[in-house]
Parts: sequence; C-alpha cells; structure tokens
Amino acid sequence: MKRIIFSLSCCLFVATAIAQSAPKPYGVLPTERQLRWQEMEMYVIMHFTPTTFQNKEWGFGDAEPAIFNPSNFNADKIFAAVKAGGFKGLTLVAKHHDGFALWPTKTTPYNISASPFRGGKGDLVKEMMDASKKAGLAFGLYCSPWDRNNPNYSKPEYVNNVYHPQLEELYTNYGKLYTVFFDGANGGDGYYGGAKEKRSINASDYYDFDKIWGMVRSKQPMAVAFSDIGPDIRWVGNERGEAGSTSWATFTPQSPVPGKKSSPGFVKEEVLPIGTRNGDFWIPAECDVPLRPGWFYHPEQDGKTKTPIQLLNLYYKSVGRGASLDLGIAPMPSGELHSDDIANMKAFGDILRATFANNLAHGASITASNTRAKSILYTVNHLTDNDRYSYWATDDQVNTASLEINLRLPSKFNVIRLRENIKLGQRIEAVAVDSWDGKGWNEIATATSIGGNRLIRLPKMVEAQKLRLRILQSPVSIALSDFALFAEPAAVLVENEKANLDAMVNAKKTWKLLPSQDSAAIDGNPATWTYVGDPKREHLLIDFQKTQTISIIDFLPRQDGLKTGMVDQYLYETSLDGVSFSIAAQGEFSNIANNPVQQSTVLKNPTQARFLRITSKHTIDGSAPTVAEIGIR
Ligand code: FUL
Repeated sequence: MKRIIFSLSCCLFVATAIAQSAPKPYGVLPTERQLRWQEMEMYVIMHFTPTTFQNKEWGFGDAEPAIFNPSNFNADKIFAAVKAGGFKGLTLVAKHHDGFALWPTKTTPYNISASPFRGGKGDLVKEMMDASKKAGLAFGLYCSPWDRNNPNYSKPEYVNNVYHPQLEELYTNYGKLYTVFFDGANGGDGYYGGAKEKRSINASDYYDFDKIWGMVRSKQPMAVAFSDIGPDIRWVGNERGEAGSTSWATFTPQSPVPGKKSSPGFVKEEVLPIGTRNGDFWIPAECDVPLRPGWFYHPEQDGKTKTPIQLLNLYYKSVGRGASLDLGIAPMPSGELHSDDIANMKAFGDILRATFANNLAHGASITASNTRAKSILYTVNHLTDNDRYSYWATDDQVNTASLEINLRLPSKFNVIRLRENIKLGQRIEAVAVDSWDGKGWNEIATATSIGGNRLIRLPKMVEAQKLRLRILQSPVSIALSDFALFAEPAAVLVENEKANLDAMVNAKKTWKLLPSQDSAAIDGNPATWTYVGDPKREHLLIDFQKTQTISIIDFLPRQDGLKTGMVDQYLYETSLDGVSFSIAAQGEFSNIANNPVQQSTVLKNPTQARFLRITSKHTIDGSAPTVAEIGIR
C-alpha cells in the first residue's frame, strides 16, 4: 500500500513539475558569447609598440621601426604574471594609434618585419597567441581604427585596402579570439606618411562598422566585440575602472542610425556606467583601467603601480557590479613587466583566491517564501550549488519574495554574492539583506541591479548564523541562481581601512566647514579638534562641495586624553541643497568616555548628500561639544 501511495505522489509530483514551465525570459537576453564573457570576469590588455620606446601615450606615427628592439621579450613570462593575478585572458594591442603593426602584415610596410625584433622575422601576435594557449588563457586583439602613420588615413583607400584587410589577417591567421576591441579615439593630427596634418573623419560612416561586425561574426563567432557602445560589450564611460553602483547589462545606445547602432562614438558618457533599465540590447559594461597611470610604460611612473588593495577596490566596483575588469599592462622597453607590476598582480590574485575559496553559505538550510510550483526544478538548493544557471524561481506574479538562510555555524563574512540566471534576462531591481541578532532582524545591505554578478562588500565583518534576503522589486517572477557569503582575509580589511583613511584625508581637502571656521574636524589630523557647537554656532555643518553617497559616518572624539565636551548623544542630518535637511541617524555613542575610539554609524540606506549637519544632543560633562575628526564612507 505504501508503495502505491509513493508512486502516486511521485506521478503527481512529476505532473506538477511538468505543468509549471520555466519562467518566461524577461526583456533582451545575452548570447552564448556574452555568457562566456560574463563568466571570465577579468582579463588584461597589453600596450607595447614603438610608442613604449618613445615614452609616449600616443605615438605620432613617425617612429623609426628600428627603435622597436626589446632585448628580453618573453610572452610566456607575461602570461605567467597575468595568470598569477587571476586574470582569464589577454588582449594584445596589435596596432595602436601610431599605426605600427606587431605582425608581418601585407597591408603596410610599417610593421614588425621592418624592426630588428627577431632579426626582422618576428610576429608578436603569434608569439602571444601561442603563449596564451600554453598558459590556458584566452586571447583577444585590439587593432586601432585610427592610424597616424598611414598616408591614406581619412580616404576610402585606408579602410578598404589597409584597415579591413588588417582585421581580416588578424581574425583569420591566428586562432580563436575571445574579444575584439575597438577604441573610440578617431582622427586628429598625425604623421600620415609625412603630411603631418590634422585629419577628421566621421567614425560612424568612415570605418563601415557594419561590415566589420559581419567579419567578426563570420571569422570569430565567439569573440565579444567591444566599442564605446557595443555591439556585445560597451565601454563603461571612464578609464577609472568603475561601473555605476547600479549597472544594467541592458543598454540603448543613442546612436543616430538604426542598423549602425554599434558604431563607436555616439553616446552620452554619463549613461555608460549605468546602462539602460529595460534597454533595447544586452550590452554589459567593460571597465578598462591601466595598472600604472598610463596605458604605456613610462619610467617616471615607477612606484605608481596600483596596489593590490587598489586593484581589489576596482574589482568590487567592476566585476562586483556585473561588469568586467580589463586591466592595462605595459611592458618596459626590455619587453618585461616591471617587478612591481608582477608582484602587485600576484598579491591581488592571492587575495581573491583566499577570499573566494570558501563559500560560507555552502550547506546552509534555506527556506523561501515561495518556490515555483513547489518544484525541485526551482528549489533553493540551486542557490548554493555554484552553478550560474541552475536557479531558484518564484511563481508567475510573485515578484517579491524572501529567503531565510540558516548557516551551519555562526559565521563571519563581509562579502555577499548574488547572481541571477541571466539566460532569463535581468529581472531583479532591488534587494535587501538582514542578519538576525537573536532578537530581531537588522538590515546590513541593500543593492539594486543584480544580473550576472553582484558583490556587496560590507564595510565591516558581520557575524551571524541566520540571514534573510528580501527581493523587494522585480517586474516579473524571480530567477536567482546564487547566494554566497565570503570573508576577506583580516589583513586585507586592515589594509583597506588604512587605504580608505588616506583617501579620506585627501578627499577632505576639498570639504568646507560652514560658516568657515576652525577646520580641525576635517583636517585629517586626529590630534587637533574643534567644537561641534560653540557660542556662535549650534551645529557643525560640512559642505562636501559635491554630492556624495554616504553609507557610514565616522566620528572621532578628541584624542588628547581630555574628556571635556565628549559627545555621547548625536544627531546626523543630510541635505542635497543646504536648505532642507533630513535625519540620517541619531543615537548614543556608548562608553565613549572610557573608550574614546572612532564611532562609526552605518546609515540605514546609502544616502546622497552634499551637506552633513552634526548636532551634539548631549556631552558627558555638559560643556561645549568637541570632535577631532569627521569622516564619511
Ligand atoms: C583608448 C586609447 O586612446 C588609449 O591609448 C588606450 O589604448 C585605451 C585602452 O583606449 O581609447
């Protein structure tokens, strides 16, 4: 009898599962090649041409090929350094704006065979492609449309007889590419075969990008094409390496010509970091940023290589916002990477490996407010199986939901990772995460766009065993594939705190106290202090001079050993215009008299503000309130 009941329920179960089909995809969707790109997350781009030997950022196009003569170029060593950094691919600038081709092209004599490199028999594109295969990393190519050497630049002959055939050679003769990169710099002055003049072109028509995209698709079907506005990945709009804190994978370029939607150069730069909610195309952002200040190597920039901590911050602002990180590497004239560059990439890779080795949510027991058709096809178990495409889903019309996550042990974490199954589009618009403190829920994080990857990096370690994810806004049912928790190594948090402090001291140089008075509270020096309110002034009012996003307010009490005017009850108010203020936080600084350490107040929600007003509601001895430093994060 038992067996009959069992098989009956089994049949019923199968029937329900079949009856409830998968959620309908929402909006535009990524292609296979875009999915592969999303999974890569980080790669590098390498600049190394005669421009390196001239110590310039943009070669004019007149460098003698003889100067391209690296004594120690070794592609395997470069790939080893890239791999140690955790990067998954390398894009080689095969031709930069100076027009010098790093492969023996038939299209122009201005190429590597005119240089002494490998006795005039060299092919740097091939050496790099071969090394990428040995290293097991992907390989991509950048071939600049702008060519400051070619005499025919700006005439149709350049595009038809030089540029398009160059792309054809590169896409045909070397093997599989993961990306093709088109930068937006176009036209201007140059050598142009000796004419030394300024030449202007209209990028959207001149290069015939529609023909180029056709060539890319037929010769390199898995390569994602990058330009300012796509067609596969878009420029993020800055070279700082930062996507918007909301960054949609969907995008509607404002290019004037439909069908030429993907021609570089037609977009408002402020739209690029954010993208377009419900945009017409799936074109996520790539964040390109050099490891050193310039894209090319310059000896005077030694010592300015981005530190592992700076790279990490960029990682969270690019990969952590669903974009990719494309880090610029630049060999020295010897052909080698500088030892600082190798060391900092490796240390960055080590931090990422240490952070993401252990998903603390693995093995958690999760309950959902709703599961699609109550089916195992869409169960919460998929959230911790480390698969980007297996997912938990809700029923149609159930567009908000919550998950309760019980970890096996109380755990300390400071990174929360969320991913949607983007094969079904980008759906979620707002989430919040709470932790349980034994008595109630405390909100610890909020986020907007999720998409293929969202890393929420908390300002401090949180310890909890029970968490809650609330999905607050979505136009359709939910299809979430990943909920993960990680802890950054303690040393990273300490270093990061130091780096943040340094950055804060710099940022504060532009702040103003209003009315302008003693600025000891914002001078970055904890030893000097100022009154929060003195007889002439009720509050301390700070003008940041521009709108900032504030997540945390730091209050450092006077550090000179005296307790006079120590604030133990505070009120923080923020304002965009300096006229109307709203309360950001208020409360007490507990135990401040005995332990006058920095008091960090995490705001309920990140708040946009140009002005911060600090009011002391009470001091421990009743005298006029004092403060050593105010900071924001
Ligand atoms: C820009 C170029 O102008 C820079 O030189 C560099 O190649 C960067 C990656 O793209 O558009």
